[in-house]
Amino acid sequence: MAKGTCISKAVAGGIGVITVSSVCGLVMMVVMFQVEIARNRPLVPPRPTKPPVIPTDLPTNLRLYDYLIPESYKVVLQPYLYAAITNNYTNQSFFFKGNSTVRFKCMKVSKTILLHVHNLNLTNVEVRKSGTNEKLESRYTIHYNESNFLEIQLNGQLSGNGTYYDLFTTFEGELFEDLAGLYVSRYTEKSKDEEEEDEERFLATSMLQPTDARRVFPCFDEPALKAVFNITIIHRPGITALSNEMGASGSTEIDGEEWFVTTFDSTPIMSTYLLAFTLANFEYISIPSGANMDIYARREAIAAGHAEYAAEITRKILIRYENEFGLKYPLKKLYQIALPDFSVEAMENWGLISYQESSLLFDEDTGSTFDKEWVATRIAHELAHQWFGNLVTMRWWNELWLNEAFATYMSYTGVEAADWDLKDLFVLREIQPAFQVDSLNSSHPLSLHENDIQTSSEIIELFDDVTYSKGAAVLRMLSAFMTDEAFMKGIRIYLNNFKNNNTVYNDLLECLQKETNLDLEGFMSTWIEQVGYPVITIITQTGETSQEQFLLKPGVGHNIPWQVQITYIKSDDSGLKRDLLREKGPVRWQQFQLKDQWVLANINCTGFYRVNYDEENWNKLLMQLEKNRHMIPLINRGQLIDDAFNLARAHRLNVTIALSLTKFLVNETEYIPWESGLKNLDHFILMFDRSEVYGAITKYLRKLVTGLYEHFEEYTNNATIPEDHTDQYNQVNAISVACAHGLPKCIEMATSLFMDYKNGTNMIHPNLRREIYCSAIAAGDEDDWEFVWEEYQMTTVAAEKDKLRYALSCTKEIWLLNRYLEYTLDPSKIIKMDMVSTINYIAKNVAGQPLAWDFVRGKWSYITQEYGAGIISLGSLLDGVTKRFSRDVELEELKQLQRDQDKNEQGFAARALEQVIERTEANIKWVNENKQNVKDWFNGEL
Ligand SMILES: *[C@@H]1O[C@H](CO)[C@@H](O)[C@H](O)[C@H]1NC(C)=O
Ligand SMILES: *[C@@H]1O[C@H](CO)[C@@H](O)[C@H](O)[C@H]1NC(C)=O
Ligand SMILES: *[C@@H]1O[C@H](CO)[C@@H](O)[C@H](O)[C@H]1NC(C)=O
Ligand SMILES: *[C@@H]1O[C@H](CO)[C@@H](O)[C@H](O)[C@H]1NC(C)=O
Ligand SMILES: CC(=O)N[C@H]1CO[C@H](CO)[C@@H](O)[C@@H]1O
Ligand SMILES: [Zn+2]
Repeated sequence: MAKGTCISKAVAGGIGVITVSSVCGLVMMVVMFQVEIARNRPLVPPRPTKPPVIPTDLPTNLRLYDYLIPESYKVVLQPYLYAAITNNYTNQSFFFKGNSTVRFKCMKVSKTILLHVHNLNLTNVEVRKSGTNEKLESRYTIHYNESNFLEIQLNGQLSGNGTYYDLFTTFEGELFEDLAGLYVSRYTEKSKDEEEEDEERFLATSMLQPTDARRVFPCFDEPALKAVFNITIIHRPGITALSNEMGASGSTEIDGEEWFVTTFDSTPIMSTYLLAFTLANFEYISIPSGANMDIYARREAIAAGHAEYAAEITRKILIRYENEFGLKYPLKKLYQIALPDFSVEAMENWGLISYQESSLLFDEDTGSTFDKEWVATRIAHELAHQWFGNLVTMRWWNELWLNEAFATYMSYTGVEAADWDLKDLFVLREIQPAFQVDSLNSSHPLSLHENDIQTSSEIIELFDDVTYSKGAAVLRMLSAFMTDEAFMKGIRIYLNNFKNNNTVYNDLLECLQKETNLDLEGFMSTWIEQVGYPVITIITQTGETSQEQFLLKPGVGHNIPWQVQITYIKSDDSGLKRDLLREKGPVRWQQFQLKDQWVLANINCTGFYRVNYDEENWNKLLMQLEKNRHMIPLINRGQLIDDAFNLARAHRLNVTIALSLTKFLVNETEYIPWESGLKNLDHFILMFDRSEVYGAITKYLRKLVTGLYEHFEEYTNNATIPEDHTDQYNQVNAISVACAHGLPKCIEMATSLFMDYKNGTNMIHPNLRREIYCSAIAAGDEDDWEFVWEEYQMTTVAAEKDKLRYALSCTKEIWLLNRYLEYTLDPSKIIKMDMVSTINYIAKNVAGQPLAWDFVRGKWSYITQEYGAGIISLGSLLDGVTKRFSRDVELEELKQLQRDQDKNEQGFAARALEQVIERTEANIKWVNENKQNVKDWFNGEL
């Protein structure tokens, strides 16, 4: 799936200073092991072993028996839901009935059958030997703990030898509005006729990854237990039922009422978490020249043409993948559906991909370039999963990165087919976020051991920036190491050898190793099995080169070296060179012993490491940037800033060097350096915007951005945009920073455009709306706020709604912010999936910060109760509302919350709490040590 509610769209777009950089993965991470063991290395303390979770004869690792192997299921589901309430005798109901037969093979004599069930009422359980009618006497126990085991004890026993059995169950379940399992959600359908009232509509849909298939029917709910699924859905008239395969529908009568039965073709052999069921009265459009490739959405959205962009690019991306991977798309059909309320950006269900509306629909009239890129990258990610994940699946969740890193990495190739060149932006979108989370003590290696990941919440926590973005970055590094061509050849072998099967990371390595003589195992094991990443330090006086784990909070880093391919250039312009560093060092490398030249390492950031230098080399690079920045490659102009700021945060570099690296931006017009600079200055803003240092910071930023603002001013004033998409993003940066830091002509421009909008002509280019709405609301009054709130309620375009929802958080009026906070817990005002990001927007506003924190603290037990289930990330909520925390009293409040937490209320909010406490402690220390320096530096620049 895509990364979830945790990473909000705007954040991923990285739109400047107002947009706080996303480190929400930071608190979603598993705080399990400080240190991970690499193979055969004796240096590291042993991994802590977990206590067994359940007693006695059941498996202690929460895993099913490996000798009961499902072959196929027949599942009948009957939701008693109406899509619309159109007459006075139908009562809406929120439950479903169902039955299921699973045929499985038994490979070992056994008295027990173990599978999964969760939140279902079982009404019957029968076991038969396949092909016979003979019932085996049995009784069952449901384990109401985190194992979700359904244990069936037989009076007799199952014989081994591959004998087949049928397990039949009947069950009932409720349809909650909880965005997990099979759930219900509602939306409003605007009446076609102005006179008539808008109508409420209902739909049922599913989100089963990672462990919620067991909430729909009893099943062997592990990714390696692949089977064939024969699905039947019985539903009310006026509803279309969709599932992974093609369906055929006919009407029938049950208890005197009319029902429809939709029977779906057998799926290919697949994992349970990839099943999907949707019941709605949506419309669809077909993709030109793609048989059975429809896109479903609300009637209005289809009628308005919002699915057309997706229709245009889906087939192109798919064909690109078929050619790259050397394998055809494996199913007969591919539907994509846009859901009004969905907990993650998108989910790659095989043949029926689900999206949030803003991840699939695009409105040419109101959509920004970034919205469009967003849709293209989401589609490219989910389509890549149809091979990586769906056709070839990780054996267990501990190697989730085999799914997600590949989908993320390949999406950069996929979007090329839709005319998006995003390869350079990889450094902003993947590498920098991954660097953030992977520089914490609580990070985790890409590949964990199977037994380290057992419970559902442990699995959910793996959907973080390490798994997605570090994984993708390491693949990019590997591809550069062994050449792109050899890499793709190996990948084709991998997909072909393991199609319809499950893999571990070594399977991948073996396939890749066939294509190169380099020692991949030696190289990759240091990146895959170890937590963290190195900082390379180069001392140009002596040529001494060394590596060390990079941690924000220096401390117990591990001692194991990585194999680092160091690419570099020097100011003598002698071209790109590379050398492999295997040892911790320092080693004395002649090539880095320099007199007058500078050296720059990790060209284009192909390696997943940071670089530090002696101060002299930093100063030479600084001078080069100010004199002629084009000597430094574009990506490195951004990465130098990111490295320097983070080295300074980690107490490895004087903070004034980092700050001085932003000075060349005064002449810079490229997006990557600016975006890197703004993201990092953001941290300074958060640390100091409540202190006297802020005055100087804001003046400096105003000065810095004036040139950039003027560079785009002609476009901005004419309500147009430059051609190149990174220029467009930088135009947004310019406006965002200039307005936020009080450049008068920016505020005038924003206010005047907003007035036009209020007076009925929306002249604001979609790209600029988010920032202009926000600036105008910040400068405006209650009336403006009410206007935007009205617009928010009226518009049905999700991407436009997001912009308005964001703008509402920009007001400086405390009482409006408080009212807005109250709205966030009222799903009729702020839909559930938007709760976390809305509160986080408010917290980002310096005026909203204390309000949001008090609100979250005050409602904590209600929030955990109402929103704690499913995959909505309370961790990212805690992360968001405490980003600014850098004071002793705030630390104390966090600790108080931790003390107040009920012991039972474990789960990941508890871990998140630990993480933000760790971060707050680090911030307090950092601010104390650096405040004076920072203040002096900024004052010196005025
Ligand atoms: C599912 O359908 C396939 C044929 O399409 C059949 O072979 C299999 O037995 C069915 N499974 C069950 C449990 O009915
Ligand atoms: C499963 O439920 C459906 C619908 O209620 C019913 O028609 C079918 O007979 C049931 N299957 C079995 C094996 O009882
Ligand atoms: C398993 O198969 C072997 C040989 O096919 C046979 O000797 C043995 O009795 C079988 N055992 C059971 C439990 O069916
Ligand atoms: C399941 O059983 C519980 C307890 O008996 C009951 O409250 C609930 O309504 C049942 N759910 C369904 C869908 O039947
Ligand atoms: C539209 C409709 O179905 N109306 C019905 C409402 O209920 C009354 C009696 O309960 C029926 O007579 C109507 O036909
Ligand atoms: Zn994914």
